[in-house]
Amino acid sequence: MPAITFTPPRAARILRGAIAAAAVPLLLTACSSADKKEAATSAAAVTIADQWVKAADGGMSAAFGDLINSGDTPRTVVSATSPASGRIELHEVVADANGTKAMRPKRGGFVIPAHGRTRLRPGGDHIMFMDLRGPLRTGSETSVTLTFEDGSTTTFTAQVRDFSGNQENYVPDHAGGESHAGAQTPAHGG
Ligand SMILES: [Cu+2]
Repeated sequence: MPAITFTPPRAARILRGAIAAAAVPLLLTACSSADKKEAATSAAAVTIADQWVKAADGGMSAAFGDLINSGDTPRTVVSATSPASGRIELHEVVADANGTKAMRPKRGGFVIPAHGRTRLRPGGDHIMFMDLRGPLRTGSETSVTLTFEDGSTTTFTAQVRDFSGNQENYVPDHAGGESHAGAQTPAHGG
């Protein structure tokens, strides 16, 4: 009787090896494309909606709107600029012991939660135009550039609207920082 020996087909073994080798790069590709769902910069993750600027003849004004974060991590607006104002601050509104509302620079800036929305409204957080270069007329437009914590920036255009409510007092952030003469800055933060 002839001896029967089983030899696995050589071609089949080579093919199995090739499939295993090919699977590895496919998996790596799948992982890296999944990671790219999160925006690379804060500017790419955050958009603004319903933005507008308060009409004013001069002096101060403010910009409002909704900051919307489509990403998986919180993002923060740390500063803003606009050709309409020589200086801009990020403000919040707080009530003092007497219940009088006052606005002041918001420490740390505006945080927009992951998949969340931060509303900038009269009487609440707002982008403060400290020193208008000229009048802001109803119906005109101005641009505002936001800088995020990662250094990325986004610029939006806002329409100027009439608004007469919420004339809060202004509380400077650094009381007595430069001028001590006649400081009547209301205490804040207790
Ligand atoms: Cu303000």
